[in-house]
Amino acid sequence: MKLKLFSEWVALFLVLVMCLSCTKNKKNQEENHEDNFKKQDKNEVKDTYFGEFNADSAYFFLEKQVSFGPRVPNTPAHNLCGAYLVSTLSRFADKVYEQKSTVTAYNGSLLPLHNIIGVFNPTHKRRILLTAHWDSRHITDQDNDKSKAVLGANDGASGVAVLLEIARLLKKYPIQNIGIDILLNDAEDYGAPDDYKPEKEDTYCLGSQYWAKNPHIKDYTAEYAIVLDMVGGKNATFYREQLSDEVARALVDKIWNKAAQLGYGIYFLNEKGTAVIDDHLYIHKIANIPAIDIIDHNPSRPRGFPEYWHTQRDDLSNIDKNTLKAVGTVVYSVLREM
Ligand code: AHN
Ligand code: ZN
Repeated sequence: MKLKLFSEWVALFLVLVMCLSCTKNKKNQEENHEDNFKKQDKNEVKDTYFGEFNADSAYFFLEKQVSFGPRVPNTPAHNLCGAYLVSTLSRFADKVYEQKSTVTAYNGSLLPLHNIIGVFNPTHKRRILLTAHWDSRHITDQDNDKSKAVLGANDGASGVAVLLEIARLLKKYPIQNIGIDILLNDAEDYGAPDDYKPEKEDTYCLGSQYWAKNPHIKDYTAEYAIVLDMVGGKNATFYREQLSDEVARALVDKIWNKAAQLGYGIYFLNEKGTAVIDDHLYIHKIANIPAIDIIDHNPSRPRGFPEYWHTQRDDLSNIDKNTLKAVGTVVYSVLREM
């Protein structure tokens, strides 16, 4: 074809331009489409997918704590584990507070107190406090040989392990609706043995008592507090602890119903349990926060607590990952649905 006229050149030029812009438009549409869907996918992930509680990860955190040996205040193992918990929680939380003080135990011993608090969504008004004790008991007073320290695989390390795994998930899948504070409290288990004279009250839970009187933030309060204590044992049973039911029945209902719904009813028995003296008592009494205790306790056992409780046998052989999975999944699900 021979183009002689200027107008013919112009016409060809226009056709070419139209074709080009056409293909370019098409491409833009495709690109936009991809981008839009990518954005939607991301939003979907952010809004509805919050990961899954990983019992292997929790078990790793548990084993690591136990590897230091008994975490009894005034020992190198206690110091080293405290440092490990600060650095681990710092990887996950928006901010970490450390409370250091000295408290006096029932026998006059001065204990260096080290509470560790990880904060998620610091500015959110609506808050939930999660807590577990990270120290282990200084004496095996439920053994014939009472002179050893408790390793505390279940009594100490298990609650902290579940909370660290929840912290890991909260970092990966940030929560929007609420703020969460994770308090790893110290010196919970330095209480007086049953036969100690003179009888003394409130000798357990020294770390949570201190925190309740001196919260990490002035005028701190929370909608609820959840205590995890001995949440990794074989054949664990969690009854509706009495004080929990009195001061935070709605939350107890929510947790025990969620457990049933998820198929964890064999652990979370929806029945009235006995009253247990634990951190929740002081968090409620002193800081006035409705607090519940998820604790392995069973009215049909001689002492209520697991048979290896406060003995040398509170070690890894009595831990069951399935229990960590049940408690972690239930608590994490309830938090995500708040
Ligand atoms: C008493 O033994 C009084 N209360 C149980 C608190 C506790 C100890 N939790 C774990 N170890
Ligand atoms: Zn204990």
